[in-house]
Amino acid sequence: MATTIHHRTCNLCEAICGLEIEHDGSQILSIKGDKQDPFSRGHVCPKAVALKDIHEDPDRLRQPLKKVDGQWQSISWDQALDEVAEKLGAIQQAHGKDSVGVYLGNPNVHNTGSMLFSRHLLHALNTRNRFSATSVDQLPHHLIAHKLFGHQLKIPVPDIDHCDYFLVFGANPMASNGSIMTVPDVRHRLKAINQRGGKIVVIDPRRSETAEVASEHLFVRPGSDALLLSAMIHDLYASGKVATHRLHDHTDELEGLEAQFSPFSPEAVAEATGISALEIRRLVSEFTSAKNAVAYGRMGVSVHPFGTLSQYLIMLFNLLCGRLDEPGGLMFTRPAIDTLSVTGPGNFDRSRSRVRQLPAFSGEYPVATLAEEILTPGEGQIRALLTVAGNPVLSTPNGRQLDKALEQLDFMVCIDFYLNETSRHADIILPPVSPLEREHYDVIFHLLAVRNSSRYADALFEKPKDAKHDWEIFLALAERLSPARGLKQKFSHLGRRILTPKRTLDALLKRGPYKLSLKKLRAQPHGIDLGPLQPQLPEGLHHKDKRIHLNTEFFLSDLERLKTLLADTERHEQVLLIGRRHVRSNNSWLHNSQRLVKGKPRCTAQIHPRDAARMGVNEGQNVRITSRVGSLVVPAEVTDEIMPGVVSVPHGWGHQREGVQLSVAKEHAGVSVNDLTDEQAIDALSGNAALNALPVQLSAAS
Ligand SMILES: Nc1nc2c(c(=O)[nH]1)N[C@H]1C(S)=C(S)[C@@H](COP(=O)(O)OP(=O)(O)OC[C@H]3O[C@@H](n4cnc5c(=O)[nH]c(N)nc54)[C@H](O)[C@@H]3O)O[C@H]1N2
Ligand SMILES: Nc1nc2c(c(=O)[nH]1)N[C@H]1C(S)=C(S)[C@@H](COP(=O)(O)OP(=O)(O)OC[C@H]3O[C@@H](n4cnc5c(=O)[nH]c(N)nc54)[C@H](O)[C@@H]3O)O[C@H]1N2
Ligand code: SF4
Ligand SMILES: [Mo]
Repeated sequence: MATTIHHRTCNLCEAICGLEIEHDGSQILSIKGDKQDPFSRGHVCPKAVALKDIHEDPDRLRQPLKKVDGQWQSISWDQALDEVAEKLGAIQQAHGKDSVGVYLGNPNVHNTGSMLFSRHLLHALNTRNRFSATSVDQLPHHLIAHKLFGHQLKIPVPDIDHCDYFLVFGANPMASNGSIMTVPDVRHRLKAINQRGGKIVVIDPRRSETAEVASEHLFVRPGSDALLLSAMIHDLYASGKVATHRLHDHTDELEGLEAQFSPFSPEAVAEATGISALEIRRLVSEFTSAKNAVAYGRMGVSVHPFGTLSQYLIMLFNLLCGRLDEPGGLMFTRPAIDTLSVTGPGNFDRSRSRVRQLPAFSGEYPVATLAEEILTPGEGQIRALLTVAGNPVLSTPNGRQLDKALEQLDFMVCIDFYLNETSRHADIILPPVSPLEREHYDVIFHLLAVRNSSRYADALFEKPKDAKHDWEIFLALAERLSPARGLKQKFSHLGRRILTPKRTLDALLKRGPYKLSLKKLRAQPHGIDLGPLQPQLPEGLHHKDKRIHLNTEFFLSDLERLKTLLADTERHEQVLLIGRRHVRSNNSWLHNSQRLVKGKPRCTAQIHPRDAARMGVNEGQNVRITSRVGSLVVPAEVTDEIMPGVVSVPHGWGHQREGVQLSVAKEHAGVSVNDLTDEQAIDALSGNAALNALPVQLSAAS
């Protein structure tokens, strides 16, 4: 039997590993790392083979479904698209544009066609009630990039291949494979830091997989990072180590900064953070004396009560140490597609959500308020919802509230290929093709990569005759919803040809800084290396005056709230809930792959032996975790990996719900930690959800 090798990029996470897929035209025989990919160098994680599992999964939907009297029926694409457009149109006609809500989930960002075409559907719907996974994730990064550098996507990444001191706050790239830092083969890249005599320091309430390979790990009380960072900046000034010579050329707002940090001496924050004054001073001294140091923070500090302030202080610390735009520091990328030139710079607080008055960022409200917007009557109430590649019932705070809210909708449509916890509420499900049936170019993750590179792959399998891409579904709905807009005209600058992602990509590549094209990329199926990250200040800044706008007043206004945290001695005693990721999971949607879920059930509550002893709980026995919004019973995993007074439960589990059609065995179904997380707990500056550092009660479950 003749077999062929297909080269492509894995679209499952941000690491964009090159893959080598052996197949016989219809069957996949093996999936391996592509050793000739200059960026990922043959690295893959166990999830890569899940691409085969997803493709072959009998549970994966291949035909539109309609719920009729509580039963699912297969219907034709024409009927499905007509009915969806008709319903959404009628509801908007009767109740206004904002009566239809939209939620865009994470896999959209890993889907080329969706990235390039979702705006057509959004334009056609023209609703202000837009939400996405951004506000349970990286919203603080966008807000900071928008304000400081002039564009929401102008996000610098750690130049980890050239740094010799890597200070990590609340990120676990050894499990996540990196985030807002596209870094395939992170294990070897971290190892290389150690090998060149450098140091990795991890600040985390859990001794994570990354802490295990680091030179040093410091436990920090969840939610207290902004205190720690403020003390570090305090000490930077106190010890005369501020090194802003280059920064002065690019910004002018440094006066008066020092005084704002005076309440946060290392001594003052030691108890609240769990890190001694001596250690805080040592961190600063090591960081400032290293040749190439960089500080980086991710989910553990983005999605917590001081998410934006923490990320801002990490940025400020790097800036004050002269580490922005320096090799081995925090660097900007130069991708082959200038994504920034085709996306808006972003905007903040142009409108407020109806019920809780939360600020919009770039036209999206924080998803923490989605359920109330459905449940609260009045003008502008959401009566119909469209979700695209999202599972907000499992991924957003107070999922049970949302579960109830979705039941009450007049109409719901999901563009998704699984019948899961969210799509079970739909009236119609529109399933797109499998990831292997589409071409792939990473429009976003090359932009966030620790090295400039470019790689394109055509679809591995031709899509079945009666199947549609996400982007085709978007266009079909957009045309039906607003035929007058004359969609094709919008692209006349591309030559009046029929819109496709390939044509758009080709045009964008040709316009990009390396003048590539699809033809050139096809000729190099392993991808092209475009070199290490290069300094680009001030030309690379997007503000017209080519300066960094520190916006200290806006960001540091949150120091007032931080003082309250410092004074809140009661909080020091509370048990705090944090999340966890495992290398064989991907948010909520890979648990149908038997080879990924097999083994010991992973949806456990990690607790410290001291807390276990206090409750009389042994390994494997159940604990009850209770928050303001809910209560869960979870098997305990007793381990000194976790700090005393902290409990860690992974998200994305909880598949045993009526109507879910997934083949996850009962013992692996787990529970959803977002039945505990609180929609009222948000980062005050951005409205991002505070999923980490949530106060809970912990007890033995009978
Ligand atoms: N295998 C796998 N890979 C993934 C995903 C997945 O689900 N599985 N998801 C992908 C997605 S969508 C994302 S956004 C990225 C996320 O990528 P990461 O941010 O690297 O991943 P997390 O595991 O969420 O890491 C957060 C860390 O913060 C710690 N933490 C929690 N609270 C605090 C706190 O208050 N302070 C500090 N300092 N630390 C804290 C946690 O213990 C954890 O180690 O991963 C991506 N990659
Ligand atoms: N407690 C807690 N909650 C969290 C997190 C945490 O750390 N802790 N992490 C948060 C983060 S970082 C994120 S990004 C969110 C993720 O939140 P979501 O994006 O809402 O959830 P996912 O689990 O990624 O669900 C993705 C859905 O898309 C579908 N899908 C996959 N590929 C495609 C495709 O190509 N097209 C279409 N149409 N559908 C597709 C899947 O079947 C699945 O239903 O979860 C957040 N929730
Ligand atoms: S690390 Fe991410 S991109 Fe690489 S193989 Fe695993 S899931 Fe795919
Ligand atoms: Mo994410």
